Amino acid sequence: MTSTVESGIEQRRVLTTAIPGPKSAELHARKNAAVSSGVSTGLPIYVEKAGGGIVVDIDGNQLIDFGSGIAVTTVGNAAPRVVERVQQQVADFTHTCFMVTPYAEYVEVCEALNDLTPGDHDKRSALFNSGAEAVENAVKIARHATGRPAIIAFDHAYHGRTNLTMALTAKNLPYKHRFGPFANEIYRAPMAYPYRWPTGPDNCADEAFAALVDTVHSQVGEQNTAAVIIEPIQGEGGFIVPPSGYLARVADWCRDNGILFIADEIQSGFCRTGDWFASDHEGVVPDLITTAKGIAGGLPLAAVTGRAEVMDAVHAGGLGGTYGGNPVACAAALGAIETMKSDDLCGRAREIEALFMPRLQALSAKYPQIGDIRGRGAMLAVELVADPASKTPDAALAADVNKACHAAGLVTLTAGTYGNVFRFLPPLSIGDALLSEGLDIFEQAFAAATA
Ligand code: PLZ
Repeated sequence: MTSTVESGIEQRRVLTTAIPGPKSAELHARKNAAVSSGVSTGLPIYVEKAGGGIVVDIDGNQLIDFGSGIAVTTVGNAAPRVVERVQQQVADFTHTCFMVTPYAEYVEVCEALNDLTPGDHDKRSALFNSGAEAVENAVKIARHATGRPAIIAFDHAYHGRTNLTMALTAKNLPYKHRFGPFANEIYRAPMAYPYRWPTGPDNCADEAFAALVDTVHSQVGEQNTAAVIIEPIQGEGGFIVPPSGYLARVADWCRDNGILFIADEIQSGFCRTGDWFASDHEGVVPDLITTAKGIAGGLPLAAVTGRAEVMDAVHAGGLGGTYGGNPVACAAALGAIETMKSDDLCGRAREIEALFMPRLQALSAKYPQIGDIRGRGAMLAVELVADPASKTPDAALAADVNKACHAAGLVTLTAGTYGNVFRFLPPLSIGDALLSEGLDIFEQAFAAATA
């Protein structure tokens, strides 16, 4: 199946100028004079339109999108049902504040979340604006419901850039450097990272689990631990997929110890991995789940969904915010979810995996610099190393390939604690021809960078 594209943008890569072109370069000079240099851009083409699998810039270039604005436009940019719902909503009313005078769209998004997230137990949801805000609230709720202070996060984790979420995020540069001191009562355990597990991938699940249990027992105390928070597939950390069975073991152990299991599915959720949530692949039912990004087709919306008794433990008025669950963002989410269902975007993500994997495997047979291929659905990555024996991360190679892809009209992203992971996050609205062409460009960029 190839998704229908009604964006009106011809689904073709077109380069009319060098990348970036003169108009983008001019705007970028204005950006540098107007925008804090703390906010940087990976590929400074200035966007005019986007849809299907194409991003059009102000110089008239049409680039293939392998980034989806960091896993956000899963249903495609300006997806027809999102546009329609948003246009109607923005004309009806733009804001009342759900805490003042509520509206149906907020309730409908919560109903959809309670229905779609793993587990058929009684659930409740609350809506926020950004992924970081959802994570903050999941921590607030977990602490309130358990009466315990400590939160356990993992190596290579990414949970956001606010003070509490910086404390949960593992990587120093660029996220944490000189921004401390950070929130306390955050502890870190080793991530079950098969490719880099010291005693080899076969020992990874057992030893990582033992290390987690030991960290909590010896350094924190089970009775002091409110929650374990984990990305079922780590995003910014480099698309690290824990060994099968590991997450279920952690979730079971949490339950046995009165600790809440929080799945951060902000990057991996909403069809991205070929199922509604990455937890679904592992049969894991989190106590709390955080979502954002793909939920609303590009509008800012985030959520915490969880067991009714946990979510309802909080006193009335304890959760909220002026814009949380804004009606326009909720309308977008309803359009996005409708699209995911009716276009079977989970199936489309699995098709994308089937198209990518043989190509990446063939490339890895040719280039020893590809140390690992991993991910699920349309959340795939290759980890680049100097050589397979040392596994020394090769961030320079990832940066070179990334630059060459950009120059050839392919929007790509890197990731990883060591910056040496090249990740693929195409919108699920992209057609097969653009996927193949994008992979051709990636292969050529790889050949050139390693020549
Ligand atoms: N949790 C798992 O992936 C956001 C960050 C980009 P916000 N990831 C992209 C950047 O450099 O800021 C993310 C995530 C996971 C939380 C977040 C945070 O979501 O919407 O960016 O706050």
